[in-house]
Amino acid sequence: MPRAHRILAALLCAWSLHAAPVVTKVEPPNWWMGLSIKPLRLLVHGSGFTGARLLSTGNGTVVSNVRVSASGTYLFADVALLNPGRHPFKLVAPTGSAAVPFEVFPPPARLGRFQGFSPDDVIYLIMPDRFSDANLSNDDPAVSKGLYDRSKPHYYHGGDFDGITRHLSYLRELGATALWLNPIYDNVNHLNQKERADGQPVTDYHGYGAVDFYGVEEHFGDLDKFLQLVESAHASGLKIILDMVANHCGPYHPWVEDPPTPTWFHGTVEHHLKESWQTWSLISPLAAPAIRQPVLDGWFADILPDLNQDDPEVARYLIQNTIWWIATSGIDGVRQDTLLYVPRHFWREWMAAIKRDFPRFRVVGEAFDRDPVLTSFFQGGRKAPDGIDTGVDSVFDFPQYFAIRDAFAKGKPLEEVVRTLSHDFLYPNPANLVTFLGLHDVARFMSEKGATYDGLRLAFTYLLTSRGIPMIYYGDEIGMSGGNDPDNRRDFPGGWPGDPKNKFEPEGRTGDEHALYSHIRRLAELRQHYPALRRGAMIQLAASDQVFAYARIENGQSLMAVLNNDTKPRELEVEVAPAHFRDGDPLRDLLGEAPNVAVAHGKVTVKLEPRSAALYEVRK
Ligand SMILES: [Ca+2]
Ligand SMILES: [Ca+2]
Ligand SMILES: [Ca+2]
Repeated sequence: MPRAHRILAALLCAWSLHAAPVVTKVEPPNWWMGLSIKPLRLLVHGSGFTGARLLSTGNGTVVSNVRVSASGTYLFADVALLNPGRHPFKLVAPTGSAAVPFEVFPPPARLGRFQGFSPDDVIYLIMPDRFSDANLSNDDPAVSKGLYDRSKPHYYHGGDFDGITRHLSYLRELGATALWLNPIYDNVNHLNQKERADGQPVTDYHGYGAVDFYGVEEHFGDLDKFLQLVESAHASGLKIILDMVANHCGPYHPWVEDPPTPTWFHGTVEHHLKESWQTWSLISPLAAPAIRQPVLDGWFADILPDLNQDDPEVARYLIQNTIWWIATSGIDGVRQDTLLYVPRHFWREWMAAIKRDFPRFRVVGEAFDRDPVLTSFFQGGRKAPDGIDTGVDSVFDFPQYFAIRDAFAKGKPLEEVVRTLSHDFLYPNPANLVTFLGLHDVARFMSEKGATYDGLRLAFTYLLTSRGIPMIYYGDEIGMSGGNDPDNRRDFPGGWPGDPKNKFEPEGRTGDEHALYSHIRRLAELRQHYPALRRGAMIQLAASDQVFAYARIENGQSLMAVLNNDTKPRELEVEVAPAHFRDGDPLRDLLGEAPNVAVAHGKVTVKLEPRSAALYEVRK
């Protein structure tokens, strides 16, 4: 801090010691009867709290364990909840008093909420700023003027909750059953000068730089608009999975200048470790602590302040914040950012707290790594060698994502995809992995060298007929292209008034785009119709460099997929006894891409056109 700033800060501090208390924020602003966190930990932010007490008014709450930070700007208190209703507290300091608004709700309604997600679902990932703008009034809100410019990839483009709500029928028609939304926390209301692209400041349109974990980004709408979206989505048969970030906050969060506790962050702006990509050290029994520490404690991109989950107040804050979002909105799942950079014991506590109150709720965590030993280490369901079961239901199948890209986009051997499946034994529950061929952090499939519509079509055939919980990145269903971040986050064509083409409608799509969209819709229908495609055991039947046959079997239902990733026609002989097909069984291709065949001598011979697939069932 420069000298002038230090003097100013000291003066402000001296002044605040004598000024009446001012309350600027109460976290959480409300809570519910009947939830398991007892007592609730309240964090009040403001000024002039030195020597303050916190008093209940009325008979709704009981306060204990009040502590004020040395700066006099934070007050922690434990609150026991006795009755629903508006129960403001009175903060009484030697210099005066202030009201602290707080409300206690009855237990949260549960019908049709907190549903979780499973292999029965097809997830669709939306970056709220880039999907559709149905509310022009929030494009450039007064509170954060000048951050909107559709011609700039790092600026807000105007997409919002209303835009998502408007296209729920499109998403249902495609076959999606759950929406993952990138973070909707309030992000900073001015240009981000600390993070630059090509020397220019950026905006935090992507949502990953929270300045208020209890706030909603005003470019997307407000809390009521979000609750309307969740309700409409549920009414349309779509679940909501919300993105959360427990590892860091945004560089402009008020905590950065004035942390609630001395150990709130790992280090300070001036003195902190840089983030390290040496994530292998998390599982290496040989890694020295000095190698591992920057992975856990380093500041992401050297900019994002790293929260210290070993400070019990931080852990408590993050856990309550998650419970608050779930109970407030009725969402069904959470996608958690950067599992790798947070101590695993925190995930265990955090997951346990979620499941205590919302047993059906599900979480998928990001462990962005090609090594299945590392990704599987973070899936819950058994104690890892460190004695910790994270309890995290699902992780993204990044190892398979890389193989899918290599095979179906770049034309490398399909056998690589087959080989990644051999690592399934590492996971406590491979059926619960979220599988994908693209998302917001990587260049789009169609922008890979060698990518074609045929390859993308085949990749989707694989994705929607193989084990796991398939996820579609918005726009991939029409083959949108885009290079690395932020080019992979282009606006969905037709989502904005005046867009020259509306690709939400068949008339707006090219032949290739519509054929791909229709193919995915068909695959989603088949997946819905055949439980074996969702929950069935996956059995590898035959594989060579560019062809792969596998069965999905469940409760007497059996289907066999055969894929040809070669650029020339291929013929594959498959032993089908493991698929429960018998001699004489006539097999019909549900995709209409391959000739029907009959089983003879326990085998079928499948002929496939270049880069095509068949999905066989016994014709009845
Ligand atoms: Ca808008
Ligand atoms: Ca904002
Ligand atoms: Ca960390």
